[in-house]
Amino acid sequence: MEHLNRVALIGTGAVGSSYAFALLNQGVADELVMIDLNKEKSEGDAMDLNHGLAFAPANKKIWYGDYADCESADLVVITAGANQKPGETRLDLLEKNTAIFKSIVDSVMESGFDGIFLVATNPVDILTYMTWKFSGLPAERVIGSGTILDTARLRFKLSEYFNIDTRNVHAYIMGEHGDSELPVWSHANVAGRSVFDRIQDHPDLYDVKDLEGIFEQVRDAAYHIIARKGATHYGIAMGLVRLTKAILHNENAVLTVSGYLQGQYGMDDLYIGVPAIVNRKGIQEIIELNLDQDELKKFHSSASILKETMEPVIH
Ligand code: 6V0
Repeated sequence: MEHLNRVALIGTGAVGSSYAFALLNQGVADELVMIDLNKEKSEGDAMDLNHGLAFAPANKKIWYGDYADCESADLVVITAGANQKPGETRLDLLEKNTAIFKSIVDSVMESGFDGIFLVATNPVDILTYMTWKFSGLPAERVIGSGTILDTARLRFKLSEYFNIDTRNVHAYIMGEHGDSELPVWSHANVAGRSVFDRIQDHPDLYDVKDLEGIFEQVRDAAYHIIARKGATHYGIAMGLVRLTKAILHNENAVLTVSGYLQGQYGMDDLYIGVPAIVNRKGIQEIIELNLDQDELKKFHSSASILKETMEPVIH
């Protein structure tokens, strides 16, 4: 019998419902079960999304369900939890969301689930680590959305600056999905030229000093959006669909995700944003870029911040 790809979505708030909508519009996955503490909300979402099936690129079974439906899921996506309030950092959310995650991950595992977890709830790097701990699954099957959104934001900002299609701009944000993240300028390229070469090509138009401001806008984007509309959800939802496709379609896609380090970049035992090869098995490989000295220093400092922050909750 043909295998049907099933995604179980836990948390149908702003991020979760936007993810479901993007999944439907892009025709990804055969089955989508939505689970939320607020059953009425996920039931309403399932009804609403089913009414779009007539206009979708592919048929899909969508329903609201419970944890038992995770048993045969290929992928469990977690977007449940408290979100960032104005002025609150992602790390402030940690204790609240760790308790929520213990109950969610235990319930998923009790169903007999044996697939891949994809976590987006903040602070995402630490909650991905907690998901790995609570689930007992191999580290490569627990993935955090990490800096996938920050990387997309950087590519967008550079595309605006250089006036080149976002898809032809390649640059990574690594580190914590949060205030200590860093841009990897040493490997950034636009239309096949390094950003530095591109700037030199047109000194009348561009200035290397502008890069810092571009990065600051990327790093602080969530604060700016939250101040205006209370949440950010479309960008991350599309990033999660990109990851879902990479996993279900066994793409070997290189994406910046929160992956478990075991010696890479000289660090151990933490989840942090890194470029990685993603496929049906989860994280196939974490790519070790040759970071320059300054980048490596910033990456290590971001890792130390994460380690210090998670210390109280991992024991
Ligand atoms: P939201 O709109 O408040 O939705 C959260 C949902 O979780 C609600 O529907 C709740 O009912 C549900 N929920 C809470 N507790 C449980 C539980 N125990 N079991 C099941 N469901 C539960 O929040 P929003 O969707 O805006 O944000 C969700 C998370 O995503 C937050 O932690 C955000 O910080 C995070 N984001 C992560 C991003 C990233 O790049 N990784 C980007 C944006 C937001």
